[in-house]
Parts: sequence; structure tokens; C-alpha cells
Amino acid sequence: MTKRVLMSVSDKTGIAEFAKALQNLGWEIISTGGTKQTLDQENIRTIAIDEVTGFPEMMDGRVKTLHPMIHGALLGRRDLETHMTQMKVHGIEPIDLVVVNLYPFKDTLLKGGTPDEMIEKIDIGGPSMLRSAAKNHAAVTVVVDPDDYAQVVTELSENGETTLAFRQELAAKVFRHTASYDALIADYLGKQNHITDPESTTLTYDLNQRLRYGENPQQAAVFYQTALPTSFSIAQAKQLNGKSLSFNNIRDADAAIKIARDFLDQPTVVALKHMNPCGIGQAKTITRAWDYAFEADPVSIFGGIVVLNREVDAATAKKMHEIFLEIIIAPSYSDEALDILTTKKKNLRILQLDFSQAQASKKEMEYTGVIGGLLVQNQDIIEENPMEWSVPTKTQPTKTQKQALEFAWKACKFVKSNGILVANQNQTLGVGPGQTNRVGSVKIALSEAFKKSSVLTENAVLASDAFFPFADNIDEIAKAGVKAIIQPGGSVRDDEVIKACDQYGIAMIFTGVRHFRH
Ligand code: 93A
Repeated sequence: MTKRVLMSVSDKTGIAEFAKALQNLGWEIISTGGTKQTLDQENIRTIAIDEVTGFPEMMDGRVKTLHPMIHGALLGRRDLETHMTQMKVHGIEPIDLVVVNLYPFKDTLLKGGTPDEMIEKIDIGGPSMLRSAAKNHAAVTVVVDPDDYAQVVTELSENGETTLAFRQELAAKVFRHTASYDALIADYLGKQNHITDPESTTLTYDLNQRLRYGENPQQAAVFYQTALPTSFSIAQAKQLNGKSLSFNNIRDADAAIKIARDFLDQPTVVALKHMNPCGIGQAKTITRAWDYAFEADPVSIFGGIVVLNREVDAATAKKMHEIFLEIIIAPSYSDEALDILTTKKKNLRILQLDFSQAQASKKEMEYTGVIGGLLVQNQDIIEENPMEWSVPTKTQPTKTQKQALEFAWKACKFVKSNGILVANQNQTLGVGPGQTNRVGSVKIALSEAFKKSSVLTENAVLASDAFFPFADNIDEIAKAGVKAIIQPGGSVRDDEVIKACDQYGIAMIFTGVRHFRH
């Protein structure tokens, strides 16, 4: 019996060549409207879909292939008498090969499709045919990806049929494809409805790139990006210079841009190492902000990731060029700055990132992997109002201290817990990240801070990402000479902590909000 192929494709790439090859092998070609037109132009003989179904394509194409003449032809088991008899009774002729690719939902969305247009791009008939054929891959070959046309032709030319193994592989590809196609639609519709519940997010990812290796060379790794891209994301940054990003680069860069995102009201420079900020500086100009960030920790910034939230000018570029940096990220670079930065530094990764969507990106979910699972949560983006903070101590913070406390509090949120951060009103001075007891982090942050000149530490204040469980922390802080603290409060021993502050004449703010970061 003559073999039959059904072709119904939105992406017409390579379809004519494929059809010609099949025709030469003696296949009969059935096709839907647009596909038929393309093939007609190439003088390829085709049978219109309505000749097979006995029904016209209708409802603007919403119903063209949804018919038992098609689905019976795809799903009928060739190895079952009953199925074959039923096909004969109803005049259903088997279809052996299905070539379908779907309405371009994603492309239309990226081009700014209106809600009505998006609904029309939800393909129903296409996935149905793909799924029917993939289910019956024991007998039917199904091709969703134009890249697979060649191999089908090769196998058919050589053996007259495809191998079961290949058909199975193609079927798996179909289900992967329809699954991610549907997930994207679900994601889109959920977003239309402003759903911000982690349980309502649909996980749909596209491969961004295969990475050279993971956290260490003995680990293989890839980078997936959300199928609906967020423009403020490391996945969207444009690389202007340097080696490609590594696994650790991507994580660090992500952590650093998240910090920069919270300091947009003033020119700010964020320097980061191993997922922790090592210097954050803010000032009236980006050059001065760089000075502050550099001065915050001139040792740790070596080999660090630097994010600037304003255009990089020549003066700033000159300063940055003097030290070894791993990555620089900024919204833009003057031509002169770019020349300076790239001189003799072909490996330096320089990235351009559009900050206009920074605020919008806060709505995205945040994912963390565990063995056998994935944790999904909203980002820690709570808006805090300093007017609502309380001061439980006898001493009130001065105006300058208050400025420094607000800055320290914003920055401390990005330090790994237990996280302690010492700062003045312009810059971080000491970061104490990730110790298993809080007093350990306090000691590190203080010793880093008070290595610096007394000019910088004069107005030093201290922030803690969660409450102090014991007053021993306050003893350390007082010893160093810090006069103002900011922390969430909420410990059962808050009274002891407040009493210790009062003894030392320290002012303390309770924010009521905790910022663990693991
Ligand atoms: O609107 S549909 O969901 N209804 C259908 O019955 C149907 N059958 C195939 N869309 C349908 N298709 C899709 O049409 C295919 O998945 C393919 O993307 C497209 C090809 O249409 P044409 O050949 O007219 O360009």
C-alpha cells in the first residue's frame, strides 16, 4: 500500500525539499492549507486535508485536522485485527508519517502579540496530531523539528522504513516539545492574571548555553533560562568583551545585579566575591562610588565581579583598569571607557545590562535546587518604610547614623547568613558572612571594618540580618566603638540586648523584618 505522510507546518523551513524527497520515494502527501500552498508552488503533488476528512477547514482554521479520519489514521494499531477492521469499515487509511510544527506562540509573544492574537496562536490540532502519532510510534514516525528531516529521508531511502529506536526518540522529542509549549501558554496566561503564588508558576526553560563545567571542573553543567525571558537578568546581558561566562560567574553576576537593583536612586558600585558583597559604594558620581566600593575592601575586590548602575565613563574605567576584575556589568560604557577597559584585557568579561526592567524583574520567582527537588519562592523584595521602624534603646540614632543604618540595612540583606555588615553612610566597611554563630560574623565584620582609617569608621554602624540571640554580640560591638545598630528584633532575649545597648550608650533600631540568605 502507498505510504502516506501528513504535513502541517507553521515553520516552512526545509519542508519543500523534504516533501520532494518523500515524493521521489513514492509517498503520498496530505497537507493543510498554508503548507499545501507552499508545496503547490514547488509543483509537489499534494492531497488537501479536506479531501481526507470530508470536511472543510473551518472557523478560521481552528478546526482543520481534528477529525477521526486523521486521528484514527494515526492512532489505529497496525498489529490489532480489531483496529484494522474498524479502520476499513470507516474508510480510514493509515498515515505513516506526521510532520507538524506548531503555531509560533513564543515568537508572537516576543513580538508583542496582543491577548487576542495570543489566543489564536494556541495550537490545538497540531499538538493533537503530534501526540497521536507519538503515542503510536510503534508504527508511525513523527517529526516536529526540521533538523530531523534529513535523518528520516536517509532511513527511508536505505531501509524503506524508519527504525523503532529512531521513532521512539522522535516521540520523546514530541512530548518534550508539547510539554514546554503548553507550559509556556500556562505561564503566559498566569502572568496575564498577575499570579504571584509560587505554586502557580509553570517551569518552562530554554537552554541558554552549555557551560565549560560547573562549580568545579569535575562537574558538567548547563545554563537554562526562563522561556519567557526577563530582560533584567544575566541571561539577557550583552557581552561586549572577554571569555564566556562560567557557572560561578553566572551565579555571582546574578547576586551582584540583584544588589545593584536595590540602589538605583544614586550612582552605586557593587563589588562581589563568592556570592557576598565585598564593597558597596554610593555617591553623587559613579567615579566616586567606585572609590568608595574599592576602598571598602581593596583586597577582596581582586578577581571580583563589579556592577555599576550608571554609564561607565573614562575616569572610572581608568581606575578599574588598574586592578584585576573578573566581570564588569553596567547599563552602558562611553566609547573611551570601553577602549580603556579592553586595552590588553581581552579576557575581561564586560557586560552591558539594560536596567530599565530592573524593578519589573522583582516579580520573578527564585529557584534553588536540592537533590530530587526544586524550591521555588518569591524574591525577598519587601518594601520597608523606615518611618515604621522602632528604637527600643534610650539613645536615638543621630541623623548621620540613621543614613548609615538605612544603607547598612539595605546592603546586609545580601550577605549570607549569619550576615553582619558594618558601614558608614557612603560605603560598606566590613562584611561578616556565613558564620555558624552570629558573634563569629560580628567579629569578622568589625575586624575588617576597623582595619580602615578612622576617617571612614568615624560614623560606622552595624547591621545584622536577623536578631541577636545573646547580648555577647553587643559587648563585641561596643568594644569596637560602634554606636548604632540595626536589626530585626524579635529574640526572646531582646530585653537583655536592649539593656546591654543602654549600658554602652548604643542606639538600636528594630526593623521587624528578617533577611536570611542561605
Ligand atoms: O487551529 S488549530 O489548532 N486547528 C487544527 O485543526 C489544526 N491542524 C493543524 N491548528 C491546526 N494545525 C496547525 O496549523 C499546525 O500545527 C501548523 O502549525 C499549522 C499549519 O497550517 P497551514 O498548513 O495552514 O499553514
